[in-house]
Amino acid sequence: MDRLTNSTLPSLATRGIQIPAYDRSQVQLGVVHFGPGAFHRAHQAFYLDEVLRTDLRWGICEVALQSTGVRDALAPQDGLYTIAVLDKEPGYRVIGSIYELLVARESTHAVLARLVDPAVKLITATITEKGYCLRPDGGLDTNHPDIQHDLAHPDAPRTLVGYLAHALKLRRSKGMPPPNIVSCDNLADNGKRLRRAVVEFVAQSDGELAKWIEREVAFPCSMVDSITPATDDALRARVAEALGVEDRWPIQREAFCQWVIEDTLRGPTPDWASVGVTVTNDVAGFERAKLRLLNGAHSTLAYVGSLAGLETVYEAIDHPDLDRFVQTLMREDFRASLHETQGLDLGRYIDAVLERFRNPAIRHLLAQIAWDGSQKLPFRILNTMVEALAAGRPIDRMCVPIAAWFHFIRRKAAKGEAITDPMADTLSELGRRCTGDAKQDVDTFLSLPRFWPAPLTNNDRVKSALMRAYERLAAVQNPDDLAAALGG
Ligand code: CS2
Repeated sequence: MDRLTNSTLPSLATRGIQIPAYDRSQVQLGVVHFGPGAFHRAHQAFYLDEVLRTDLRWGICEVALQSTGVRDALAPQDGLYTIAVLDKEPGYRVIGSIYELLVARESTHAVLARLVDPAVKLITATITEKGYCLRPDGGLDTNHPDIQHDLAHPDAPRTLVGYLAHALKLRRSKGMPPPNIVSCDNLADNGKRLRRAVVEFVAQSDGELAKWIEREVAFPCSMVDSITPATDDALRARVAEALGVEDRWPIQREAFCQWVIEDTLRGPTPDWASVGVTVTNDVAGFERAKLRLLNGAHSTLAYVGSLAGLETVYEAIDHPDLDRFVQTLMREDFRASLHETQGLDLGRYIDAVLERFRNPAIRHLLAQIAWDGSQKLPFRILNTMVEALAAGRPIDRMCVPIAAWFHFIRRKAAKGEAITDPMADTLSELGRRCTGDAKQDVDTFLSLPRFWPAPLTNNDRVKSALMRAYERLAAVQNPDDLAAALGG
């Protein structure tokens, strides 16, 4: 079977597949993106594909920091790939916004050259929570080995923070305007955190540059949302059948797609409004609602559902007791922590999120969402618990997903199964130390370093709520056990 490339593209139009509606040979470089994973290719690359229809200045240089996988799959396809939109009727669209693909580990100089190319006006990132190398208090973790490496070798960085620091230094020395730098990861206040990390990094060696960055560089916060299950062979086969050519790395996502960017952008930008990207002053309201309601519910379904042997979000939300529990958590506990945001009706937002979880065309594995719990749970649930404690609101229900995560880790460790998490070794070690005794095991997990916000450690209310939840979940092995464990 032929491969998806510029030359096989015309054959797709005759099959009713949407293909880039612009002359790809005229596309110019305008964006550098770090982290060309599925999440990015489902969102930003899609929106920029829309932008290119009327403005060819916004082609993307994709930078993978380490992994060669996406470059190896997509470079032979001229950067083309398919998005399968899975809804009642599936739809296929070939995205043409990738201008080139680089692997930073192999091409440091080329990446730095792109970052200081005057045509590049926008830098975006989806490197997941762990890629930011932050301490639990939000500052840069200067003890992180990669940050230490970048501090010692500023012109041969390994991290996003290191690349941005060096590129901004070069831009400033050449008198060039800085680009807009947009974090698109699932972190609260993602832009502010990235700015703080870059400024703290730079301040170690160059206080003037740090001040210039604070003054001159826009790091808008942004919220990105579309459910994007990992690519599997079933998707590859489905796409090959629809296209009649082979795509080695297609992406699947739901029809819903949203990108909200804080209105602090400077200089030339794509015409965001024309492609459905929202630019607003109150991105924090959207970001928080999404992180706490959608992602918080996702992690709850993932850990509680996995204990009961459920496999997908759809199966988990279809379970009446889990559905009821998650709805109460969202409508009462999570919602109580959110403020009114213009253009966002929280009640309707919750309904819409639940509806999206119930999409039968999407097979979103709980195991995928369960990855990186040590990085996700603080943003998704622990911060909400801290606020609830301070405001005197209940925390008991929110302890259930956290205790489910303890059991998840314990069971994996007991079976000798790998845990996908940057803290995997420490977590497996903690899991192996667990005995099943709630008090002892909760204490063991409460000793996990660099995870707990300070107000949650040494707090008797937290500890006893975690112990109760841990005890109730201990016996959950299959879906029938959930009724008793979730109190319904
Ligand atoms: C999910 C997210 O894998 C996960 O942890 O909660 O990837 C979620 O699907 C997206 O944030 C939706 O936009």
